Amino acid sequence: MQVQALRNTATAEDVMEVLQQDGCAIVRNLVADSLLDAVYAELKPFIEATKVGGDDFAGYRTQRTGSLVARSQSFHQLALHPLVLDTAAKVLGPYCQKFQLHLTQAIRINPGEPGQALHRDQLVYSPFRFPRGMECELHTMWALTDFTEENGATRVIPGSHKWEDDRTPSPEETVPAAMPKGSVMVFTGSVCHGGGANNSQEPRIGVQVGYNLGWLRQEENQYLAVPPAVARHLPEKLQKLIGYSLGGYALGYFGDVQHPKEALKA
Ligand SMILES: O=C(O)CCC(=O)C(=O)O
Ligand SMILES: [Fe+2]
Repeated sequence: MQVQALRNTATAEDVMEVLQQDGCAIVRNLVADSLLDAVYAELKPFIEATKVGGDDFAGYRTQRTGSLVARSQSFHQLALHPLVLDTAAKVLGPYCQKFQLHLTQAIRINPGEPGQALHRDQLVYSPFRFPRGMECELHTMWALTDFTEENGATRVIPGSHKWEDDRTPSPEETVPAAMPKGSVMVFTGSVCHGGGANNSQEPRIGVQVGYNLGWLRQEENQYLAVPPAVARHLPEKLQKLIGYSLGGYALGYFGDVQHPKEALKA
């Protein structure tokens, strides 16, 4: 068993087909190294200033750096990648009027970090259990370095998005999402996975970008991460994606039933 890998000419239909089967798919070499080098250069000072995690799940040798929309202009191209947005529209579209940006996080797993506990990302909404087949989140993990089994490539259980919630995943059932820098793994909130152990001498760096149903709370508070004074300068598409838009009739208004885009006026 492997995570199925598609070429970078894949369409959203192709990605969707693999997601329906497996809950995860790799698209190899989707963006140029130069874009990821620019993202990394812009994020490097923030990553270096980020403390490692304070519990087993976050990882005592793992740095998680957020607010990527505000901190890296080049990152916008990842968040708005057309193949990802088209795939998110297919996965999340049936359950909401609009999907939105859920979280942005650079994850640097440093040497010596053990494997993360296996989990489904949609557990953030615990104790609520989403019905099997209904996806509430779609995630991407962009490889800023090569992802290898040795350096801590995300470990996934293809097909586990169909499992009942009470089935416990075990490490033996996982496969590493090995992929070259510039590739992306797309995975649903329902698929079991976890960060891999880094047994190499170099950090493994990925950027996770999640999208979720427009009527759910976002995991990363986008209005604090990207307040109006910052959001005002973003492309309109990104303003809407992070939440300066209505998720449905009157869903997300402020003040006297004003549209959130009014908050972006100088
Ligand atoms: O870093 C990774 O490969 C995965 C991390 C992860 O799954 C998480 O923190 O939820
Ligand atoms: Fe996760």
